[in-house]
Amino acid sequence: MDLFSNTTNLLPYDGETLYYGHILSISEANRYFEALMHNIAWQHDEAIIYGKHYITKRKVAWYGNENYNYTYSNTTKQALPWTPELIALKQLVENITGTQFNSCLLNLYHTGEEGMAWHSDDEKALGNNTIIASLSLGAARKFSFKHKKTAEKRDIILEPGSLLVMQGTTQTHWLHRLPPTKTVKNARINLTFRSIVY
Ligand SMILES: O=C(O)CCC(=O)C(=O)O
Repeated sequence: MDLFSNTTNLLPYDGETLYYGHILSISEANRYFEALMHNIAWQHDEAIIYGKHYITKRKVAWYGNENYNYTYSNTTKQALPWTPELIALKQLVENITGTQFNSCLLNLYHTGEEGMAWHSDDEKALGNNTIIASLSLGAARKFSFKHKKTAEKRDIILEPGSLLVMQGTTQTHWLHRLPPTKTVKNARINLTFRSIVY
């Protein structure tokens, strides 16, 4: 039986984004959250925007099959080898989506006041019509989409242990962001499984 056959597209046009809901139980999600908090090589993120160097409060980490480079916001990261928890989560996500991923970008938001600004994941290294599988752990947070031309918006709450999959032309036509909020006090970890194509 396909438990996830009822997922519907969150986007009205120009892309396909599927919310699978919980793919981990609450206790599994908590266990992975604690393990990743301790076993991941978290570092503050960096960005160079109009020549100015920014360091974020949010932390990030980059893992992969090989020591891939990933460049965004004018800075480059080199992938670390998978940890056992990341391999287990990658396999789970691959079984559900029927897609193989060769890398994962992790983000750690210590409280709701840390977020991520509007952007799309359209870097060359990901190729066209890339598929990105986003797994959430820790605090539930709102996640938003905005169409690049019409400015139409869609919001969704990403629950701990849930999976969101962005595919098709989503990155070409839609921006996404994690809006900051004062109402969330707890930490959230997000894992985005990706495929570097080169
Ligand atoms: O934390 C999230 O859910 C979003 C992360 C994100 O937008 C990204 O990695 O491109």
